[in-house]
Amino acid sequence: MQLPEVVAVLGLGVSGCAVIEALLKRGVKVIGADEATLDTLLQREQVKQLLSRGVELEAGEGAFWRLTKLRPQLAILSPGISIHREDVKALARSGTKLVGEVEFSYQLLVSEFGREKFCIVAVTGTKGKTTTVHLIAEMLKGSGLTTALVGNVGTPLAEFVDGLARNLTDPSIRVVMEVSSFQLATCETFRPDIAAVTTLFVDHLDWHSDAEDYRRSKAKIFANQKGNDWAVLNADNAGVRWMAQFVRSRILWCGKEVTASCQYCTHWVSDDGEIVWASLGEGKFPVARLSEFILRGQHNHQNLRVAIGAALLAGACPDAIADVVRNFKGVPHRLELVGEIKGVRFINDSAATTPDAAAAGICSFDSPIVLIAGGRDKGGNWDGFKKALKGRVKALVAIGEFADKLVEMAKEVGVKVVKAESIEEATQRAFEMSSPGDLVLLSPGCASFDMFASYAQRGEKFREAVKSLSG
Ligand code: UMA
Repeated sequence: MQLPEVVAVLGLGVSGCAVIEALLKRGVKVIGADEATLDTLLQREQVKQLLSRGVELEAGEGAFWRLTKLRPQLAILSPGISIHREDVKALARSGTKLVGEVEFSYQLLVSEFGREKFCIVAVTGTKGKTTTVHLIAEMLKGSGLTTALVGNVGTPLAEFVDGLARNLTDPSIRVVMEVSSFQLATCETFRPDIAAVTTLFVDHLDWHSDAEDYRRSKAKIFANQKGNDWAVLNADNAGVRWMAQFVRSRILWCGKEVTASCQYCTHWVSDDGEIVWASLGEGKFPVARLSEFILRGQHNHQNLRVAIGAALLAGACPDAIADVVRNFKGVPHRLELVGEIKGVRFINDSAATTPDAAAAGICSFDSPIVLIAGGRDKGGNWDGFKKALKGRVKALVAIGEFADKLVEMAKEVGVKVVKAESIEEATQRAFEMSSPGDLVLLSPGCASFDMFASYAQRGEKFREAVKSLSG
């Protein structure tokens, strides 16, 4: 890959830092740009380290406008930065080529290692993509295949590519990628062998110009696929059925009614309420028992069917798939079931660090909820969260720096509320306020740093607190 002498990297979060690492190793001079203040950025160890290795920095308000004066030939965009912003459009107008992190990393992968060494399984969807990629990765690993789990799920593609051994000998590495609409919007040549879509609703209108732009960005997952690639589509979602018009490859349909409605399709995954069946063109065969899958709800069954379809096409064996279905406990810290005591289920959604994520967590269940929320506020909009409380949350236990604000919110919408000083006390109080059939849900809507080292540690402490309730 021919890289210019100087490259700008917009955003110094997880993606931006991984891209800068890769560029520095390849002898490129880097200008980083981020709208956070210098003080905030210097609190990140990785940023400090990169600056000490010669990376120049434009920080704070107007950082991207200032880049237009420096006229770098190439700028690599972190996914959170919208291509519809005026300053980003101005950068492109001034002659800088803009590329997203996923597109850049994909091009690096192809040019340095060759595309044929990788089977890329990309999953997108408004909801369900994280659970689905975890399932697929487990199914492939369980089948003895070398598998990496990357993308929006946490490890940037840039970090994976940069970490690959120069003398890569593995003939085919399965790269399971969660791809967001932000990442797809800036893709040009990215081509997954298998492109799976869980659901399509409308989301992220603060980034995309409108709903059409969002939907079309999602459909870009198919844009470079060839006739013998695969699309794995959830037939039970109207938005995904709409997306089928953009598919250029073969389709494997997943859905409850797929066998009846899709008489010409040879590849499908469906179930009869008990057994999940699959067909890969030579008659149907049983894959797993639905009743053994711990995650409940139609949406989780849809994710499971898509995961099975994609995993089978990527080479997973049915026995390994059945094992994963039996043993999968959910994605750690994301709506993860961590215990059940006297008919009350305890759900760990500690990764929900924004009000919108907490609202989504609350809305994923039909049972009455006793919610544990709070921590360090990141300055988001709490309107959706307040709306989600109504009618779903029977009581709220507020923790951390944001507890007083949450008490006010709960009172505004008529939800019973108490405060707790620790996660242990919060878990105890929540259990006391619940009845059989209820859920105790930790979905904080806030960062964890006022009380814990990370959201993962908060989730682990919650898990331990639940254990000690039962013990
Ligand atoms: N920044 C700006 N201006 C902006 C936006 C961001 O200066 O308008 C700066 C921030 O100050 C910060 C940096 O950019 O320093 C953050 O960059 P980023 O928002 O692109 O986030 P990363 O840390 O690089 O993480 C991204 C994904 N984040 C987003 O898409 C918002 C992570 O997904 C992903 O795990 C990671 O890359 C690795 O691929 C998170 C996410 O919330 C989990 N994704 C959305 C979702 O799932 O709904 C799409």
